[in-house]
Order: sequence, then C-alpha cells, then structure tokens
Amino acid sequence: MLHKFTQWLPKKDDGRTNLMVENNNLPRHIAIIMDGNGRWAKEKGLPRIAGHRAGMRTVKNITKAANEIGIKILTLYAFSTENWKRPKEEVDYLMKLPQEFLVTELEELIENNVQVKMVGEEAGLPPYTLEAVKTAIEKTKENDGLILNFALNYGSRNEMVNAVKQISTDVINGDIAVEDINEETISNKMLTSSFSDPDLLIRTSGEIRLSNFMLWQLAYTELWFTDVRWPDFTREHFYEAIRDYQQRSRRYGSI
Ligand code: V07
Repeated sequence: MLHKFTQWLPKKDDGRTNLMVENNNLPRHIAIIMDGNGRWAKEKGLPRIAGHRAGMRTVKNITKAANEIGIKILTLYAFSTENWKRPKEEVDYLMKLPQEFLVTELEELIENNVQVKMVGEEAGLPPYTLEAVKTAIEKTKENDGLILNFALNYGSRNEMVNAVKQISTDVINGDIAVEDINEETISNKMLTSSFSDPDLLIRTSGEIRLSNFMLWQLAYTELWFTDVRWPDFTREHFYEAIRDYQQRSRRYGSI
C-alpha cells in the first residue's frame, strides 16, 4: 500500500533556484498548515492517501529549504485532534506516515543537524506512531540546527484547557497566587513553552482560517495564505512567503 502512487510524487528538490531570500530579518519560527493534500489528489482523480504521500515529499523539500537559509524553528501541522473524524482507512494511513517518513529521512535529518520535536497529545496515538517519533526525538536531541517540530494530535483549545487545569492546580497547591498569573504563566503551560512564538504562519490550499492551530501563540504572527495545494508547494513558494514577511513592518500592536 505504502509504495503505490510514486509516479505522482512532487519532484525531488535539488536546491537549485533563481529566487533567494536575504538573510536579514528572517523569520525565526515558521509554522505551516499543510492543507490541500486530499484536494490535490481528487483533482488528479487519485485517492486522498495519494495526496498525503505526495505531501510528505513536500515536507522533506521545505525542511531542507528552511534549514539551508537558517530558519531556527519549523512547525508543521501534520494531524489535528479533529482529524480523527476522517474515515478509518485514511486515519490508519496517516498514522503510518511518521514512521515511514523517519525510516527514509532520519539519517539525512541527523546529517543536517536537524532536531525533531513534537507538540500534541501523546495519548490516543498508536504505539508505533509514537515510538517512531520518540526515537527520532531521542536520536536528534544533541543536534542544534533547525528544529523540525511536528504538531501531531494537536488542538489549540485542548492545549489551553490543559493549561488552565495546570494553573488551577498550582493555585490550589499554593504554588502561585491568582494575582501573579500573567501571560508568561500561561505561555509556560503551553506545549510550545520551549519555543518562541511563530513569526510567520503559512497556510496552503486557499482556506483563510486557523482551524484550532496555535491560537495563543499566533497573537502577533504575520499570516500568509496561498491557493497552492501542499503537494505543489515548492521552495520558490516558501521563499516568496518569507520575502513577503521580510518587507512587512512588524509593530506588535504599537505604532
Ligand atoms: C503527514 C504528510 C504531509 C502533509 C500533511 C498530512 C499528511 C510527515 C509526518 C511526520 C510526523 C511526525 C514525524 C515525522 C513525520 C506526518 C502525519 C501526516 C500524521 F516525527 N508528514 N506527515 N505525519 N502527512
């Protein structure tokens, strides 16, 4: 099953491009909602899972592109807490992708000094999925290059509910006073507490919404939307988004 549809994979990215980005004012943390895999497949008369497979090649290409220009953190929304509602066959296929991705890519990620991380609920993931991700995290934990952070079984409201529960418990235990709760208290209880907030959010495939992704963390993030389906998203599109970010003036709500 996993080796079908290879003729439809996006091209391997050889790194050659005319379009470049300047390395001043680079976004430190880029988050991506990788939408449009199913739609891409449907438009080609292929099953949805062929789109997911093609999307995995884009993950590889964009990770490489991000690493080469010196992005520090790349967070990819791979599976949301809402995605469990999809047909069982599709969910089963998706849950095999982390393992498949890592079998083929982990060695190169290690060579390229990439650190793999994950944000999301571990509970609910199949053991083989979680084990693959944990192995990758463990094997790349000494690396200090690009952080490749997969949002897997992630939902932002659920993350906030858990933060409220934890802070409430801290209050009851007398570890913090209610008056002392501030934005930092909350940020520290988020699954993303070890990362800076995203500077740039990219969403592919035309939908202009956040879909329960990093709602707290995106407060001041620059947003960039494109109609391009994730499997068709190239290094050129990625650099275009970054150049657009670079020419925006960021004000953080002030003038
Ligand atoms: C998934 C391929 C990309 C398009 C979006 C949906 C389908 C890579 C991973 C992955 C996750 C964790 C990890 C290594 C790789 C992945 C899922 C779906 C569930 F440690 N792509 N990809 N995981 N798609």
